[in-house]
Amino acid sequence: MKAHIFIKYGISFLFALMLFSYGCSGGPKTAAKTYVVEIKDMQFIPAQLNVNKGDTVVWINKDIVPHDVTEVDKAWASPLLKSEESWQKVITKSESYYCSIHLIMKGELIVE
Ligand SMILES: [Cu+2]
Repeated sequence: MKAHIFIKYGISFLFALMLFSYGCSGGPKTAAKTYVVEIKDMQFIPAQLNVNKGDTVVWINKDIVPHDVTEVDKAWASPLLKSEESWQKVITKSESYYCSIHLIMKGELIVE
């Protein structure tokens, strides 16, 4: 009997926590989004991407050769991404980046 009550209230508590978390994530206006940049045919696609502060960008390597994502001043860099591997970063400001293996590969994130 006691266990039954515990389970009942435990589930209610979890549900309340879920609602609370949802409420704290804010409305659609401030909800952070996730964008995907594909690395394909030796290019970042899209090469230019407009995001909002706090959005997440996921880079996915769709090539058969490894690539990385390196900030122009090397403030940050992804590990080497093999084929089908991905890496993500929360974006807080405009960033320019390139692939340190193939210097012609360039990309830009614009935070307005
Ligand atoms: Cu590359």
